[in-house]
Amino acid sequence: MKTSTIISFLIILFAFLCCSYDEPEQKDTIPPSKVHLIPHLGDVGDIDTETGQIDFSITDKDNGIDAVQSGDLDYNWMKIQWDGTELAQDGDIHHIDVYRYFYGDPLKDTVLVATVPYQPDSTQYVDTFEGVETIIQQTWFYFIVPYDEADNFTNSDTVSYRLLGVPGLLTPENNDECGINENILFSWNDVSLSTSYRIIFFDTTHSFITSNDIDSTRCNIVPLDLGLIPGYTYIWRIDAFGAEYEPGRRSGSESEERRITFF
Ligand SMILES: [Ca+2]
Ligand SMILES: [Ca+2]
Repeated sequence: MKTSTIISFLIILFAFLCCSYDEPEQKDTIPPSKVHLIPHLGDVGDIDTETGQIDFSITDKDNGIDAVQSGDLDYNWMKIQWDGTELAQDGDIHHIDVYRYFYGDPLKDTVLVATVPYQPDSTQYVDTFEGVETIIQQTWFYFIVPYDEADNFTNSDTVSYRLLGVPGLLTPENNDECGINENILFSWNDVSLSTSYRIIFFDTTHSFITSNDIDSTRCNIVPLDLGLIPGYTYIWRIDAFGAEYEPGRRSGSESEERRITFF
């Protein structure tokens, strides 16, 4: 064997041994679990059709994708929620990318809304529509992409909800005080494409107390008839709902909140 061949062989062998020796520990190739975003499950005050009773299990916090007040009277924000059980079990999630699109064309319209650090006990995100011009009368689709520490990722499934205009509250004014037997006019501005409204009363800790469905933009309420109690302050708001095409294509909005005290 020629000396040059032997030298070449030794160089290759040396390079091979070096590579083997320097090779990093086994790289993680296991992607994050697939996350399921929670569709719109219902609204505060929904009637359980089986029992005819109000379903207390639905609150603003556990109803899936939903319109939430933005503090602006012209539009709502959008809350999305997911089941975080499997991600927590993965144990190596680093961050989550949140994406949205509209018109149902994910290839054309998808926008990265935010990159949020992963926190096991945080399973929701509120989209404030930063920089978006037309927010209401638009169906918004969302999916999220969790990444692990080795940059593996898995797309979640997709949920959507259509935002209606915000009902502008007219009467009674904020912090009004009324008699428990008084016939009080609750009124608000019409929301285009809304098919019904719901007035919702909460206590001051924001626990649901009672609600009433209305198909116009005003209603007279005698607080005693709704089981409200004199000497107490309540928070009230108006939710607007659009036509229910199918569970995945629900629409709605919620007004600002006002307080009212009964004597
Ligand atoms: Ca992994
Ligand atoms: Ca809501």
